[in-house]
Amino acid sequence: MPHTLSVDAPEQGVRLITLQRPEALNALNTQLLDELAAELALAEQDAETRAVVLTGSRKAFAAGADIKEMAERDLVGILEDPRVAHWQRIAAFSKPLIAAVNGFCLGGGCELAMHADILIAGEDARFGQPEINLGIMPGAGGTQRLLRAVGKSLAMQMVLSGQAIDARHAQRAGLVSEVTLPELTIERALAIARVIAQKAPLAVRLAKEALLKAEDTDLASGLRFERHAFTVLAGTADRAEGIRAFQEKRRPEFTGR
Ligand code: DAK
Repeated sequence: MPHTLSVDAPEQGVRLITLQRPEALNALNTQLLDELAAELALAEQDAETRAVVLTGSRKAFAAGADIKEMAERDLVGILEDPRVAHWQRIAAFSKPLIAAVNGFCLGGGCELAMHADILIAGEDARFGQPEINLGIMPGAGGTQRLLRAVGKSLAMQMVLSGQAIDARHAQRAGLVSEVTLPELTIERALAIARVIAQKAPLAVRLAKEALLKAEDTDLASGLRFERHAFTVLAGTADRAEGIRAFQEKRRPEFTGR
């Protein structure tokens, strides 16, 4: 039973994970990261779960790593730090992950949101990497994923100045795909998850993998992976079902095979 988050199944095929450390604006301490990684592992193993929505509170998606915990630990042995392993487990999640972001989304919180495949933000969301104010720098992908998402100039500005940007700016820069009224952020993320949950699971999984390849490989390798994945899907029962359903003018019934 997790203590720092809640898990719901608001509709078929979709899990909603809500970060719940209101006393610390959902700061990511070791326990929260551990519980989040464990919940994602459960979602990964559960064939019924087709997409996950990750959210926080109206005031904060997450205000970063837990600074009070950081004050008690020295980071000299960063490779042995359990939090590093938790971040790696979160990054390995292979099903669609949608972040519904309201309020502060800072430091490790922004890095966590960037682990999502799709980011939906409320108008009041603020994205930033303020680690520089603490004399440190992003440590969970913030320099790498932010630059890929918003480009060099804005990433440099955010990381070196520590200043946050608002949701509309984040959307213009490409960090966020949609901006909603704050009270509708989760609803919109769930609606997108619901649509994805109805697609053929193998196609969704391989399409996600192929899209992520575009972030970290050269074009020729990415195209090679795409061709390979496309060929794999050609042999699936779901491809046959998708084409048959189109011809018979009905909704496909995908089975994940
Ligand atoms: N950690 C711990 N507690 C936090 C917190 C945080 N990051 N952010 C807020 N809180 C706590 C506050 O201390 C306060 O608790 P009390 O002191 O009242 O007990 C409570 O949440 C409410 O916060 P405020 O009173 O400050 O609320 P305000 O509305 O006035 O201000 C704020 C909201 C978000 C502007 C402010 O709280 C703030 O500046 N928070 C810190 C934001 C920040 O600097 N975040 C970056 C942290 S460094 C790593 C991977 C990743 C990282 C490190 C290592 N490895 C893989 C090893 C990431 C590092 C970071 O994220």
